[in-house]
Amino acid sequence: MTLDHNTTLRDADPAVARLIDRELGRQRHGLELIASENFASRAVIDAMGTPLTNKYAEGYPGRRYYGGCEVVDEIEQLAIDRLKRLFGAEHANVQPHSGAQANFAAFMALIQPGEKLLGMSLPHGGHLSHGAAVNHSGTVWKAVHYGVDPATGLIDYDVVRDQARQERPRLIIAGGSAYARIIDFAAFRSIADEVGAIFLVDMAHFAGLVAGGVYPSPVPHAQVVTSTTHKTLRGPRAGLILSITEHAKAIDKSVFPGTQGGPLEHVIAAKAVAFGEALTDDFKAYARQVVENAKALAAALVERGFAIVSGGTETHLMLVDLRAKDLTGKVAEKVLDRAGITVNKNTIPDDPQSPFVTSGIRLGTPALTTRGMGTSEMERVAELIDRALARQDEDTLARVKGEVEELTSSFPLYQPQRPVATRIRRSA
Ligand code: DSN
Repeated sequence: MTLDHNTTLRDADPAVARLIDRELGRQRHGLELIASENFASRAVIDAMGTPLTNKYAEGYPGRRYYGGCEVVDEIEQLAIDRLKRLFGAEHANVQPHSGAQANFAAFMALIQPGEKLLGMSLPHGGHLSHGAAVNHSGTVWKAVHYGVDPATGLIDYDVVRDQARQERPRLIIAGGSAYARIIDFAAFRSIADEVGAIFLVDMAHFAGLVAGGVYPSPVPHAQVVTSTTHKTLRGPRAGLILSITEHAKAIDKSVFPGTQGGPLEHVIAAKAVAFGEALTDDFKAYARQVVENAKALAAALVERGFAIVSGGTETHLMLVDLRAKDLTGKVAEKVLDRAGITVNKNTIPDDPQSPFVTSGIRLGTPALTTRGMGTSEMERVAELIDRALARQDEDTLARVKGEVEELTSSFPLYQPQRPVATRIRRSA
């Protein structure tokens, strides 16, 4: 191993380089159906792998605790401006390192430790950071949770209203990681107003759909909106917070110096790139296709006898209830992995199995749609899933894996770059 800082990764540390190559191969040759994953563009990835990682910039543009911030100030301001434009927000903070950090910082800014928050329960599709007992949000604050109606798989807003009247939370949270339907933000806001709570939406899963205009925006309804940047929004792995002006100062103070130190300016540069991409018409078409693909995949699975929680999807994801197939999520995840199909086991509402076993799998279409797949490929994906789960023997799984490789090779991912002159000649 050399310490010469001009040596490339491949020459300096072949062991790490080889592992990265292996992971790239896995992403290229598999069917990526994890609903929270996506393939960031080469431009986004390029921005992350830059000397911006070297810079300390505690503070905010124009108000830093270090010298030499003139360039990163411009980068961070560009990210902020693009983000505000993208979602029509009054205030934006682009420094959260992740969605969970964004939530923690936002909650700390909005309510006192020990006060009560009301969020969606994790096993019903909520998120760990919304007051789950094993997360610090569940110990710092007194957390109570709403679920979905077991018969419909949908949020019952009357039930949430009754619960809010009874519990009188200071903060109400909408959003989660496994709810496949459009959330009625106006209903939530009226509940929050009635009980004197602040309304926060965690749009991590559907932010890209909001940006693309295929999911209603929470921004006109919620005082604060948090998100990750790497799911449907297709940016680098990180977080963000939007708010009305009234909460801007408290949010900024809570992110830095409240809960984080130096911002990751290389990741913030990649966020600026991703927000720029999300402002394009091409991204709108992408978001539309993500939802069409999810609907097509859900319909094709239903045709093959799979049950989908809530009967279908209006977003990028679906929760498949495997009980009718006499399977657990744990088994299905492992079997599909062997066939080159990546999914995650997921609890279904009122799951009789433990979270390590589960009765469901969660599927999502953001990543396959980024590769260029459309509704006809979704039919094929459903057929491959069905075949793998129905048989599970080595021969079947090897055959399905072969077909997965054939399918993915028609939708190449991160092609080696040709010299610019060659690209121009060929496309002329
Ligand atoms: N763990 C993420 C997901 O898969 O939805 C949410 O943080």
